[in-house]
Amino acid sequence: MEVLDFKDIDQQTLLAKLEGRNTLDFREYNEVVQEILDEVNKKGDQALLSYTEKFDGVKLTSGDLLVKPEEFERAYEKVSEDFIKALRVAIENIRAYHSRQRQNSWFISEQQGIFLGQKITSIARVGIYVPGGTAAYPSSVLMNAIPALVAGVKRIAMVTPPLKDGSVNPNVLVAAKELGIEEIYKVGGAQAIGALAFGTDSIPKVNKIVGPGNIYVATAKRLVYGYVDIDMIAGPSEILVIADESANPRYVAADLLSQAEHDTLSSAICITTSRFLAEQIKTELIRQTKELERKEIVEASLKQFGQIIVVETLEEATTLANEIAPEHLELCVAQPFELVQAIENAGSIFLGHFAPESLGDYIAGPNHVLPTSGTAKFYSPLSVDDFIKKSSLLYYDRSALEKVKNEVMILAQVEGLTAHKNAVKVRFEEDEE
Ligand code: HSO
Ligand code: ZN
Repeated sequence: MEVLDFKDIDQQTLLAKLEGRNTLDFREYNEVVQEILDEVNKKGDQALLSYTEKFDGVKLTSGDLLVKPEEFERAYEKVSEDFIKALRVAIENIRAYHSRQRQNSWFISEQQGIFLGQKITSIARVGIYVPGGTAAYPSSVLMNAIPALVAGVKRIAMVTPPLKDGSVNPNVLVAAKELGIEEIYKVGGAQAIGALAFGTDSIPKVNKIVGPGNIYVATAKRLVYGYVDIDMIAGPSEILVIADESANPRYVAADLLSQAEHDTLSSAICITTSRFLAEQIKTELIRQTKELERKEIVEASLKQFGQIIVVETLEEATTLANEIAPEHLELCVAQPFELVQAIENAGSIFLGHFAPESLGDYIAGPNHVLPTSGTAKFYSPLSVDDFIKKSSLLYYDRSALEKVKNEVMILAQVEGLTAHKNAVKVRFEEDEE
């Protein structure tokens, strides 16, 4: 990983490179994914079972799709006590944090005879996609499901591809069960998204689909958007660390590596005001990478998107950070609470030397489903807001309506909508008779 001096490099080229990170082209997948969706829409369960045989190599019947109570029991036997205890701590913290995001309905009456308000209702049915393979993270089960539960979603269905032996990852089953979620279907890929969007005999249709997945899953979510709502499309994980001379190079390197290990396309960037620290971080990265289980992934991602940039001032660092708009931003500086004031674009901000990103990935409480690829310029972390909707409320009594009746009628007339005009007019006609 190179150490670059910000003043010596072509800043436009650097920004273009960083901004172009992780931009996936969905178009080439549209056709094949649309075909899968159409099949599921037409043939329901039968299509799900044949895709599961084709893509996951597992032959199931309709009766096998829903995970059975004894499968949860077996999952509990396979996981450790410590894992369950850690999950419970995480659940408590995540629930407490998200409870603060709840919004209340409101009603005001500022003028005689008028009530206006907003009614909050949770989305009735939500589907959560849980990837298979090595990315079957129980922590992501918690992060996707807890805001929905806190919002009051009544029905949560999970879909996840079955393992080769037809079972489901026990860590995922236990995480779901700890939340009281038992409606889990053994189906993955674009076909699972189709099932949630259109419904089949075994899987009821939902109103919103959330959760990460591979390019086929992401493309399917984009294609069903409109039939159902979806969450944002997550790209590979990213971390940006701003570090001053007070930072510990060992900690900074460890944190950069913690996200580089997610994906070969992940990006890990450090911006520092200290050239000495930059060189130390570089040495640490090489030393620590050797010890990691996923060192091939780490090396590939650092090679492609890893960067250490030396700047003159922290102000330069925050300007650059706002431009990059990272998913995770660590402020490993002496005065993080001061520096955070200059940050405008970042999914999640970690302050100080003892708030490593993994803390936020698992335990602290804030959500780890965050905007990637620069979308923190306009998106927010997954939250309770994503699982509620609002209805407007209007009450006018007769005399309140009378006061504005002319304005309504004039505006309706200008728009040529005489039925609109009439709806007000008829309410006052008996007076004229
Ligand atoms: N850092 C990832 C989430 C995750 N990390 C799950 C570990 N497990 C995306 O924010
Ligand atoms: Zn992570």
